[in-house]
Amino acid sequence: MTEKILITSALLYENALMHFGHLAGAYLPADCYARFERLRGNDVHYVSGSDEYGVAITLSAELAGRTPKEHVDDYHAKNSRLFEKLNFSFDHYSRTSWEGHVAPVQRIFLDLLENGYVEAKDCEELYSEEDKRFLADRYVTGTCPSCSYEKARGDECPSCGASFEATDLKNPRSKMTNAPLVLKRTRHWFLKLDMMKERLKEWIATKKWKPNVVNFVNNYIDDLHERSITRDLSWGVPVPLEEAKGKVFYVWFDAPIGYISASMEWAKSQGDEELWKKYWLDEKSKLVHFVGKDNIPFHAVIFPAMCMGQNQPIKLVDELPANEFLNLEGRKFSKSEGWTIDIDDFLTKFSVDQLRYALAANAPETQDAEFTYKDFLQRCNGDLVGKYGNLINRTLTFIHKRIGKTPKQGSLDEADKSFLAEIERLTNDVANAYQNHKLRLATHLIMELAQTGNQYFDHKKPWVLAKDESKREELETVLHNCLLCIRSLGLISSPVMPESAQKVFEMLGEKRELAKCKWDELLAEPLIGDLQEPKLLFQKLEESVIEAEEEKLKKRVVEEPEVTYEPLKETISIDDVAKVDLRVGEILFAEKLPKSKKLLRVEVSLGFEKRQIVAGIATSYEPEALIGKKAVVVANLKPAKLMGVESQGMLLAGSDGKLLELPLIDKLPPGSKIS
Ligand code: B3M
Ligand code: ZN
Repeated sequence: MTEKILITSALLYENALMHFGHLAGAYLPADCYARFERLRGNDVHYVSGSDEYGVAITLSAELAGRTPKEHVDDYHAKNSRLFEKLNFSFDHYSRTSWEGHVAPVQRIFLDLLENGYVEAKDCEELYSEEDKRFLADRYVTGTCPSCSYEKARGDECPSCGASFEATDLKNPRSKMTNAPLVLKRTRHWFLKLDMMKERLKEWIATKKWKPNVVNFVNNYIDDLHERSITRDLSWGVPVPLEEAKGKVFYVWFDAPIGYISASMEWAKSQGDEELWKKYWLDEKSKLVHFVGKDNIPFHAVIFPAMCMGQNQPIKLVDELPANEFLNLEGRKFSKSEGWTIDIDDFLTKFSVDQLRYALAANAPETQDAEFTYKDFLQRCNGDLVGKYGNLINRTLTFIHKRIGKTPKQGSLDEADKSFLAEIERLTNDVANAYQNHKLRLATHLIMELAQTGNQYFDHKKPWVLAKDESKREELETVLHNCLLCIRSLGLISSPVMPESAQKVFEMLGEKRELAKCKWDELLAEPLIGDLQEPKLLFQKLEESVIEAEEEKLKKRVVEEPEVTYEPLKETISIDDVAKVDLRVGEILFAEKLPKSKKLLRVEVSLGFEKRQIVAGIATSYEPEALIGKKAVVVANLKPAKLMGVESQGMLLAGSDGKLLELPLIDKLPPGSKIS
């Protein structure tokens, strides 16, 4: 019986390019699962999209000097293109800023309000008179209420570790302009999660989620309290109440509804606006949310609670494969520190399937995992070339040279029978692994099947059988069985490596699209295709290529250059030094100057004022990596024009003639004197 399966991947915040960590967590496992369930003949609906509202977006847009809309348009285009390039099989990839997202969000809110699950309350928040707006935590800095450290964040103190509300800060100021903030009355709407505690508990008791997820969720529910779901911001889904004019929903209220509105947009594109209901309003469909571990409470508790409290029979989550994090060479991915790999660049050297396979084989399912180039090399050469590619290549080349057509299966000996049984067992085990969201295990079993095929080939020695005409039937049987193994291998690897699996299928003489075949039917068919000339599936990677990539990554962070020493200049007096006014400048924004390889245009806050500086550091710094850093500024330098752009000061940088490095300040606020 076909099952309806509704699959979601967490919506990506459109304030950065995706990295391998995103892929390995909430995306690739979902895509492989969707592809697998389609092969099983199930009715799969796989959606995701861009998460485009919220303070994370407005802040990053402001730092980049563009409107939130420009910002998300840019990243939505870039990230959707990356998903396409990586062969994602979304039925629909949407975005929360599309107009159809507003209605379901507002309707769910109004239902919750009418049903008594939402309540308005007056409160006080930090307000900037200068900007005429309330500022969210992330926009706020001030003096820590526990240790008096002056640059505490809006939610915690980096010096003593205390966490608090932004309104607890002493001397609160805007992070952007340093302007003082005042407390101002406002009104917000709260989701009364505490009212749903019992119902949530009962429901969660019926779930067979991973033990870490269940434990986490149970603790979370014990401490469930109401949460504010509105914000005083201008970027978001408007709250549909007269008295809430100018307010929008908190991004975590609208974002999960983005899954539903994605299906609505898809339905529209199919010419039947009701079609989304087939998946979302049918108790019998299965809902699977793929998320990273930091998103668990929203998908296991808050979104289900929102659905329970509104009026439509919206499907609640059934399975919640929550993945841990993927790190890069022992450290967290960090765009600002340059500790990341550009996917476009990576794909100029390696194939999509090499990447998909390496990430799947190392998926952070039960604990944090790590992407390392060494591991990547091993997966590509050891597994893809040495096991998978090897079996396919040696079998097909042999048949092509010695037989020329599909060999026939004759009578089977014990070794043949046990080989065929092993193919069946491993094929089924892989199916179970996919079904139970054990992608890592699936990839390991795929390679086990390839190795089983290689061992059978070695054991049967077809090159010896070929020398003896009387062994012709035995020879053909061996090769036929190897082809059966290869067909299974193509099928079971296709969710992870769709392109390569399709090539395998074509080499077997298939004209069909593998992704449209049915798992069981395909395995039951006789082998009848016209074998094609074998093509190499995976190139062996040179160690030097991998080492160059490792170097490139490390160079972005640390480099030990060859130092050449310039002679010292003539001696000066303390008065000469005192003439230079050096200040701490926080970099708010940086971009490359068009037509210049070396120059960056940098906007710097000196606390009391903002400056534009043209700095010759583009060969050593990516503009994005500078944002938020505090550099040393020569603040009393006469302004000058560089390539037509006025530079109001200078950034100090060290140099060995090649690499440039900015001396960076950690704790001091912008504007502080350096002497
Ligand atoms: N964008 C958070 C994240 O990217 C958020 C997920 C939304 S899923 C509804 O981690
Ligand atoms: Zn503190």
